[in-house]
Amino acid sequence: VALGVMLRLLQRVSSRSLQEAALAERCIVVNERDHIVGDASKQDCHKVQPDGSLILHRAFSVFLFNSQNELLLQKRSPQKITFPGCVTNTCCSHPLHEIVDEREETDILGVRRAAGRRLNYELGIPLEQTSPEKFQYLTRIHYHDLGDGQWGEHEIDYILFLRGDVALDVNTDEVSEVQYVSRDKLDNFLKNQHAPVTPWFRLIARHHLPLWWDNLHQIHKFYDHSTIHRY
Ligand code: DMA
Ligand code: MN
Repeated sequence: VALGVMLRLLQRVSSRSLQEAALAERCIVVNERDHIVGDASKQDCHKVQPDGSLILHRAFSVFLFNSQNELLLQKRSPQKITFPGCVTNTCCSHPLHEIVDEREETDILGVRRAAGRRLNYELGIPLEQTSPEKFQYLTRIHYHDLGDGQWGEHEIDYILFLRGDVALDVNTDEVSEVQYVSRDKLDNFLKNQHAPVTPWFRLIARHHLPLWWDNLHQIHKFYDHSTIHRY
């Protein structure tokens, strides 16, 4: 028993240090029109400044639906530095400035590549099941949230839809639970949930998801790269 407890403790400590090491990643800093203006560490982009501001950076949110039209949700691991233990959409992260291919803006390729990389890392989905052309990119959402007051988000978030029955092998450093939820069960699922819901998933679920979910069969019609929705 003591050994089991020790091993779990060690795993938690090493998982937390992995998250701390990832704070050195470089995010792509953008202006309000989503033009690249530089780069900054993940730490600097997510740490709330004394005046309550946060550096605006580029991000993506993946919504993966299986062939039953159910959406895959995840609960963020307790070791995440931002929004630990929160329920959220399938996968979110950032295209990285140091990965030159993830800066590519033609056909939203950089963001698509970053999405494949993170679906593989967080959920173990094989890269061939998430090749760039498989994503339907929909639109961009600019939002700001102060999180726990110390770590928050300020992003232009690219929304990517993906449909298919994928293989999962969850990385528990990142994700503590996954679950498929159907369209008609989402509201109750979120209501009966003890865990908090991330602010970006909450606002997407309120303002956009119902219409998009009803139109999975013609989702390309909702492509809109000229609007940046602001909340
Ligand atoms: C950041 O996600 C992106 C959005 C849209 C909130 P994240 O905190 O899950 O990023 P990472 O997995 O890289 O820590
Ligand atoms: Mn971010």
